[in-house]
Amino acid sequence: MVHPETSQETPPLPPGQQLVAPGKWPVIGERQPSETATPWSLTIDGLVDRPTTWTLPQLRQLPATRCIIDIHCVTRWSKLGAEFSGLWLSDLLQLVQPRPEARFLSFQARSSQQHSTSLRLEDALAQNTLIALDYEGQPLEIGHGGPIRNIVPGRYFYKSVKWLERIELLEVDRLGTWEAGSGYHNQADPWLEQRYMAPTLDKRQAAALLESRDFSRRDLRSIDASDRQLQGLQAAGALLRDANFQGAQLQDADFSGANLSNAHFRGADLRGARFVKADVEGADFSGADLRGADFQGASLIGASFVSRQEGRAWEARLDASTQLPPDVQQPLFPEQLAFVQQHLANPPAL
Ligand SMILES: Nc1nc2c(c(=O)[nH]1)N[C@H]1C(S)=C(S)[C@@H](COP(=O)(O)O)O[C@H]1N2
Ligand SMILES: [Mo]
Repeated sequence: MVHPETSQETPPLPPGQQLVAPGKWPVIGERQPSETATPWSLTIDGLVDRPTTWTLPQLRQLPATRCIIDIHCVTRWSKLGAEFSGLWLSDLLQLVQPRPEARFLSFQARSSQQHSTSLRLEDALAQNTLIALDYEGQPLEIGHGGPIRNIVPGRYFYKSVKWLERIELLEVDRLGTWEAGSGYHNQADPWLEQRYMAPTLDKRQAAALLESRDFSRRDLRSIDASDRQLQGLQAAGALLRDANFQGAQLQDADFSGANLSNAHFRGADLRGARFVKADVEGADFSGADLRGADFQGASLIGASFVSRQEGRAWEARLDASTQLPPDVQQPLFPEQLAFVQQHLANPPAL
């Protein structure tokens, strides 16, 4: 459930994670369920002998348990020691009696995109999955998935579905929304840094695209463009999660509206590059040259501009010509925020 190191004084974080400011808990992904008029309930069905639906009051009558877990989001923020209470999934499964052929669980949300995720049955049990109803002694708030969400300790947080209303037992796995749509890893172990599935693009296609310098609106997740000459790259609206641009020449590149979450820009030359309205959550800009770069309207949760790795400090180059307005800086981690404000000339007061 809780990894053994958490009991020590300064718990280590999984690779590539950073702590959110104390007391903070970002809302990620969908912000609300599709509707709240219908009373909430939880159904467990599929390959079980006794399919069961519990209303929320019925769930609240079952023996509750409490657990303290560390949240690790794939966009690189972590929040340690979050206290949830609710019901052990294993207790509910005993009541519905899974059939021997049931091997996977699909967790489904009441949400407009019918959000779901899945787990191996044995993994869900080994990880002590909780059906959470309360957070720090209060009913879980709606933005964080209340009144019912599952919590999977020891997995990236996309395995914990907000507004959970159904768990279906399956013989064959059914990939979840993020796993199928965005290439998120299906095991999701943060200690093994299982963020993304292997890239789908073959080497020849990748080479032709790099040559054209036109990535606009294309799906190029996890592409390796490290150390490339890509001045003036056109990448507006491209899907570039986890893309590797380390050390690349990207002066005046246009990434407007692109999805660059967890992209790697360490040491890249990004002078005059446009990240207007781009999603750069969890992206690494440490050691990059960002003079004249424009981040207006970009989403920067978990992004980093300075890091201490491989025995040295990698510091992004920022100055008064870098467009990083206060509203864009606001979700940065404390250490990153301090660095950015120190390095932009005339740091704006927040
Ligand atoms: N219904 C639903 N559940 C979801 C998501 C979502 O978009 N919809 N996003 C997942 C992701 S990627 C994360 S990191 C967490 C975020 O939970 P939070 O908003 O309470 O921090 O919810 C997970 N569960
Ligand atoms: Mo996430």
